[in-house]
Amino acid sequence: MPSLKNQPELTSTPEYAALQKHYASIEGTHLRELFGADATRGEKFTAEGAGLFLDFSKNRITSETLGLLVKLAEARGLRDAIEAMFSGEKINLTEGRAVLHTALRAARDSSVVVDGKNVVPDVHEVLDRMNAFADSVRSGAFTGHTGKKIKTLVNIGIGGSDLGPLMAYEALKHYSDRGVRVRYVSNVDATDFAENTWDLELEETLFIVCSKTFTTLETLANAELAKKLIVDRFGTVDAVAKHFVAVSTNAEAVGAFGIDTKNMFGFWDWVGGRYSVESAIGLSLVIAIGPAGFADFLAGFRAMDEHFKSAPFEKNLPVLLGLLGVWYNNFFGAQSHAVLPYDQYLRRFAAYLQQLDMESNGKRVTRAGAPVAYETGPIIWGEPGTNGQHAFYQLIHQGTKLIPCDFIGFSQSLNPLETGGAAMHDLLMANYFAQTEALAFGKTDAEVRAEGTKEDLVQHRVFEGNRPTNSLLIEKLTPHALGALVALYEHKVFVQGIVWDLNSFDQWGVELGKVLAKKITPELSGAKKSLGHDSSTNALIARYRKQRGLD
Ligand code: G6Q
Repeated sequence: MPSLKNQPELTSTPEYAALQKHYASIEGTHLRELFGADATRGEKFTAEGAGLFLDFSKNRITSETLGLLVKLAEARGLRDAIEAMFSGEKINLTEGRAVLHTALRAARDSSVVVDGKNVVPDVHEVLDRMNAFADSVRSGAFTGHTGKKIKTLVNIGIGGSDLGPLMAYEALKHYSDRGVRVRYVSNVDATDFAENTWDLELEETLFIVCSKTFTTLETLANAELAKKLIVDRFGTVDAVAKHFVAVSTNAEAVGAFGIDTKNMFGFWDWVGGRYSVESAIGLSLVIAIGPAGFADFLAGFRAMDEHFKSAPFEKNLPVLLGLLGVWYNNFFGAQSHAVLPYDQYLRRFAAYLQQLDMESNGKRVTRAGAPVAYETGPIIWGEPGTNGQHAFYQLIHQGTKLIPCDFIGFSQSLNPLETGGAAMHDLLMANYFAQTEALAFGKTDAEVRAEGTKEDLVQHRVFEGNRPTNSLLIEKLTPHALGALVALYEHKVFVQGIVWDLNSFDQWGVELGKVLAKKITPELSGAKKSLGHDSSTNALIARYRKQRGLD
């Protein structure tokens, strides 16, 4: 296999050249022709794994396209790269770390060795402690300082220490103990803290401070505010032990903050922030849905891991989604990718995927540090249907940009209400099916005219179609299904990172802004200082200070 450190330049490989040639021959073909030529297309281009069904027939591909894409994946050493990740090789080269979120869901009796040590027993030791703690909070055995049962959890964390648990809590709310609600505070904008805490009954509140490094400005600032609330309310720092737990890899900093490390749940440097929802970072979720629900969530991840490792690439869900993304990104020039869940519980799913995908593959140099000569990660965006239909779908249907979409839907509703004799869920899913049909096949000039449309409106009412979509259809939104879905996208991002020769596991791009903000903070208060920025930044800071009444 080509070494992960020494990949041949993507666009100069014969596999890429073959795809380029093939693209020229297929670019002008309409999905109407592809479906017209093969009545079995809707069954042929499908795959299933870990309880998820994928119909990818409404993509601008033929069997030849698929074969060429798979050849590209093979030539990039994807099979060995998967093995390298799962077995704990230090594939995060710029940080010298293994990438082992998959070990977080490994079965208790399995073995994953990092630096000569099997890490699975450690994973399960923390998991057991999380479960025991969750049970004690849920049962009321664990109480606040005054002996009251905990009824509100406030998760304080940002980025990977916020988006995963927040998305999953929202997604699995149906399965949660309604006697314990969870709030998430992340932003250093005090509004986030203020609006999430003004009505709290502090005697019944537990703060979970989630920070891998325990050095993150936003999280520490919010945690300090929370500590002050508790100490002021109960008049003693002793109350901190009953109202705070920490999730971190940095025991020293947790202790220094004033949280007893007995109340700390650990994880490891081989878990990236955006890949950490199944680690102790998911503590709020374990408490909300209970240990059995969380075990089911992890089992969903594990099932997708198995599928990813073993299914042939042509039937492998993460490989297919990854390669189809490459097809549109690098050959059709698509700039973005929409994720459209037809389920209100998944309303934060696109936001979660934004971090997972864009922080992983928003890179401009290869693993060896050479600038890339091709497009890398797309812009990920989306909203739940049907809301999006009444907002931005217009552009997807009739705009000038090609936007491949993933539609995610469930056959069974968790809230099977009826309205006027119709199942609400059928109304929802009719829209899911209708949209993918409309995007693929559109409405021709002739069809519009046949409806008797006035001549001057004909072109406005034509839908070109040929807009590609993936349809994920899942039986029911369960913890297992969500785990499988998240793992599907994790591995999709991995596949693309391998094809594009990126380190998907670092995030140096977030550093510069942090450093500059640290420099600017003292310039915003106190006596006037001479500012050494560019003329725009200097003038903005001067105006800010003036409007704050400082100068
Ligand atoms: C994720 C990133 C980033 C990280 C946050 C929070 O992959 O590394 O989003 O999760 O910056 O970091 P801490 O957990 O260390 O506070």
